[in-house]
Amino acid sequence: MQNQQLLDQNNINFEDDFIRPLFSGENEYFIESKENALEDLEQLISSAIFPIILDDDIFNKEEQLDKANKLIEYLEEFKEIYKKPWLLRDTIIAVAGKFSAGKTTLINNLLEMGGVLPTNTKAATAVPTYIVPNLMGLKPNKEFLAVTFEGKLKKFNIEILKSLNKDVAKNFIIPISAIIKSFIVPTSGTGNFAVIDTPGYNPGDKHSIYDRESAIESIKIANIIFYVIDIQDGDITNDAVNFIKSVLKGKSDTKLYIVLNKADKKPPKSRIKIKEKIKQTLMNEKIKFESIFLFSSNQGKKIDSETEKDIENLKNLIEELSISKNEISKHALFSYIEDVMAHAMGTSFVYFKALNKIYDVKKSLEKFSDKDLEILGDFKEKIEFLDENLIKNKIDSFSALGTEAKEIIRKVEKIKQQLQFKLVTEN
Ligand SMILES: Nc1nc2c(ncn2[C@@H]2O[C@H](COP(=O)(O)OP(=O)(O)OP(=O)(O)O)[C@@H](O)[C@H]2O)c(=O)[nH]1
Ligand SMILES: [Mg+2]
Repeated sequence: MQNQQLLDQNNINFEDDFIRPLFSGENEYFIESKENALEDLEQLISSAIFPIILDDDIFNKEEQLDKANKLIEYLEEFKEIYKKPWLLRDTIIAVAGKFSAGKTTLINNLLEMGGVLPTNTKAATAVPTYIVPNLMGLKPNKEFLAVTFEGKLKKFNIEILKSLNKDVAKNFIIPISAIIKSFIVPTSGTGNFAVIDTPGYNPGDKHSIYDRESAIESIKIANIIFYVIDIQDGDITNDAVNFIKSVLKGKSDTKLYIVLNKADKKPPKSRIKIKEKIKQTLMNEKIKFESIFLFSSNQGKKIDSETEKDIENLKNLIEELSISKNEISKHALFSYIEDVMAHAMGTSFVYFKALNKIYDVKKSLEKFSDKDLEILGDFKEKIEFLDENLIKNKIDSFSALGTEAKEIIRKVEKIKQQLQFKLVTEN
């Protein structure tokens, strides 16, 4: 559909309804969160968590290095997400793929969004779009935010979003992606997850290098990737393989799903063949993936039972994520800290118990006369050789370490609560 037609049909004037309000002082939103929560977290990590990781009684040298590096990696990743706090969710799904693979149609369909996201036979999605169920402070399915390059959050009515496709601004000097960094779209669904719709890129096209880089950047923070392929391509291209490899580089926890889209465009037999071929290519390329789903947003009667099963499975996957969990994000950083502290507590407790036993044995020796103890021979000397104060000190220090690890978990819980944010508007 032509842009002007699209705008006319939706009764929207791009300049009056989007550009002017964007640069006016109206409808600006702000992120309100407890100040310093992130600094408190960093401070706790450096002053209390690192010393425990580097404690020779808890981890050996090799583990220390490994654990410390992993902690730094998780912290950096968390800080990256915290710049876009609406993504502070258990699960971030990024949907990636070439132009017109059907990414946006898939999201509209899977999240039952009533087609509010712009789709088109030509390049459609202009900027990374964050779809967030249950976002406090905005009316779901009625409003959305545009994030400007200055970091301003401007609210608009959802009706206008559909028209904001890639070349709606063609009549203007600059494209949307030059004024807008991203869109945030709240939905009425529940669930502690967010979906990122990325602008497709055109392999081999110099001009779409920016789109490719921007897609890679916005996908890196995801822990699940849906890579969408138009089944009419017949296989996964070299470019897609390279794209996936660069996204997954150094991210061993990220799960990859392949969506073989527009299944309705191929006969059943050839669908299965293409699916097999892609599976083989991925295996040859040593790309780890969870599964390949056949999908179609244009279902009708052409769909065979295999495709139907795949569609069902993909819908179930989303359904599972939608089971609402109201707590704040369990980002890997937090479970990692918990695991490390649990290990520290467990280890201290074992030492604590063992040292107490040794201490008891040593103490009980005092009850016997030297003659009685002769029976112990060398063993007696060895036990007596143990310094009582040293044992006592060790017992105290393990007891303190256990208490401290517990305290750290409590503090992290508290900071987690403070990391929660609210969207507020001045008017
Ligand atoms: N037949 C058929 N067409 C589809 C299907 N999914 C999407 N399409 C069509 O494919 C075209 C592109 O869909 P989009 O959802 O805009 O694709 P996209 O991957 O988001 O594209 P960009 O945002 O430009 O990267 C549109 O004309 C859709 O109607 C499908 O399952 N079957
Ligand atoms: Mg799109």
